[in-house]
Amino acid sequence: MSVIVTGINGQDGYYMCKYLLEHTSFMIYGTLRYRATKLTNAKEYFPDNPRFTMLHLDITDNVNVLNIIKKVKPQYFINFAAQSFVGKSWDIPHVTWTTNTMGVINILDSLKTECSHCRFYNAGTSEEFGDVLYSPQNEDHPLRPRSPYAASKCAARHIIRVYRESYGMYAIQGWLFNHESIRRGKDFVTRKITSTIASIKKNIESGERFEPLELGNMNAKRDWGDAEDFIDGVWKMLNQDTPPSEYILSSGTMYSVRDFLEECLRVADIQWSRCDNDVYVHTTTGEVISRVNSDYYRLADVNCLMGNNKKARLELDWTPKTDFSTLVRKMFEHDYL
Ligand code: G4F
Repeated sequence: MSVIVTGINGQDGYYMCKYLLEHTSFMIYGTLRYRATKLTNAKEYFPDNPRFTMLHLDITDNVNVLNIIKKVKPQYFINFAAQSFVGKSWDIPHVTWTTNTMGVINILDSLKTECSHCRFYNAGTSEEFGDVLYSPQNEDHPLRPRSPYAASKCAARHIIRVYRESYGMYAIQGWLFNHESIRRGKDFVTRKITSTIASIKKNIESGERFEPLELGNMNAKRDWGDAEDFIDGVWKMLNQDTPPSEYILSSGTMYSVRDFLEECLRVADIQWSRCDNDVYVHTTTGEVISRVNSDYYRLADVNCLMGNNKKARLELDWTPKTDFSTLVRKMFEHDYL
């Protein structure tokens, strides 16, 4: 019995494999795209675990997808491989679409042909709700994407439903609101804040000068949860009685980028005052800790997102465990070590 998890080098792929190794007895095949990365190096993820195997897989190559599915014959296929950086998706719309939409078609079609009993999960996102009509968003909220990234995920959602309804496949895409961790990439705003503030804190302590943190839209509001809490919800989504439903996973709370920064400064115990235009100044030295740089603005941003997780709580018995302050502290303390 086996599970394929794509995108092992990303936050969610890694935590999914870790969860499955701890909570199931399946053989786990973690995959990442070939980039002249030696698989022996990649083994560092779960060293010496006989139930874990690394494979190279590029989901944009349908031959590659078909051959891996033929070889592994998985019971579950969990797809976290994606171009997942919203801001970058305007620069690379083709790569975004090819990976996030065509890649999903490649998987669905190979599963249909070779492994139709396999349960398939694709990573969906709150970004699909985009220009929201009401808050909190529930599963009935219309899809109103604002970025090439979000459009690609909406298209994936539609084609998954088509395969589910046409071929009777267990194929679903949950809506995961923002979820963070110490493994979050440093281009995403939360980890950018915690890692930069941690390094500024070290400079303050050693009396060295530092470069300020530069951020874009400070007013953007997000529903930030803990990635490890969400992985449990994904596995529950994959183990429903058929026919399967699709669920929102979210913390159900909403904070701005400004709130995140200020919470991080509090946790770091840095004394600051906020001046006009969101310039944050260190009280003792007068140095600028953080300022706005319009280069980080998006062509079209999603202003606020907050998920209604009632359906997942009731039907999947899923609850997020980590609150906002605990999440910020966990990430900052890791980066400060
Ligand atoms: O951290 P972000 O880049 O995450 P975003 O765009 O919400 O997307 C993440 O969460 C989605 C929902 O789960 C996923 F689908 C997606 O794949 C990804 O994981 O930006 C959050 C907000 C945005 O409004 C952005 O404009 O923060 C704002 N922001 C302000 N300054 C910034 C910055 N974002 C980034 N990345 N960098 C900044 O300096």
